[in-house]
Amino acid sequence: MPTLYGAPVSPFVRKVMVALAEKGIAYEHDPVVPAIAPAEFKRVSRDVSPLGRIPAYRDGDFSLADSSVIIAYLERVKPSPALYPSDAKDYARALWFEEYGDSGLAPVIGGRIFFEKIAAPLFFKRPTNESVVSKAISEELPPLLGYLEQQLGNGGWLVGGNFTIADIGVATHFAQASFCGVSPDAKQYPRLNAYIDRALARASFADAIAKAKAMLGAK
Ligand SMILES: N[C@@H](CCC(=O)N[C@@H](CS)C(=O)NCC(=O)O)C(=O)O
Repeated sequence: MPTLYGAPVSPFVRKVMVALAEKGIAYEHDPVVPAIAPAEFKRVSRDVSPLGRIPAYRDGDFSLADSSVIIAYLERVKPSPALYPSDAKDYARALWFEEYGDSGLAPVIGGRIFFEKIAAPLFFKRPTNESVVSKAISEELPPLLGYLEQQLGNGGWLVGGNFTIADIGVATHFAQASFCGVSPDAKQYPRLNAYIDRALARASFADAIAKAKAMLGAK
């Protein structure tokens, strides 16, 4: 059975958990966190995760790292149900939304809001820097949310009518925001607000979120 390395509290590990669940691939889960358990992570070793990050994935004697790379591999290993659109333009747009999550939403939601509100006190034993959080919420987040609101229709998913890598890559960061009690205002961002509820209610997301909450509650 393959092994997924990395704690469910990571939005990038969550992307892979959701993809594995959507595809019905059974796996073992080693919820290691490199930053807080470096010795434990050495077990996983640099050949599995050369940059020392989570997620990493081992499938027999084959291993690889990075959520985008792992999910692209899973798509080839088990093509159905497809998580990438077949149409060329839809495919490119889905990859774009994944990138928007990874390099647009993640630094603000994960790197500032989640890091300051939860990771700093819990894992690094220092108080939250409230000014970083309030600047992220009041100045940095609104343009990111506005773009998504404008891209979404009423109902459905980001690209091509099906749940795809676009939705995994975007919604995972709103799960992270929800751990901090942050969500897009329903009046200001009605389509985005409903979309996030819809995405996070899927069994794949709900299960991954429950595992992250169990870890946060257990610390
Ligand atoms: N591009 C990578 C980003 C992975 C990443 O930044 N993971 C973080 C945790 S959320 C990490 O491992 N940071 C190093 C550490 O925790 O020591 C991916 O998509 O997998």
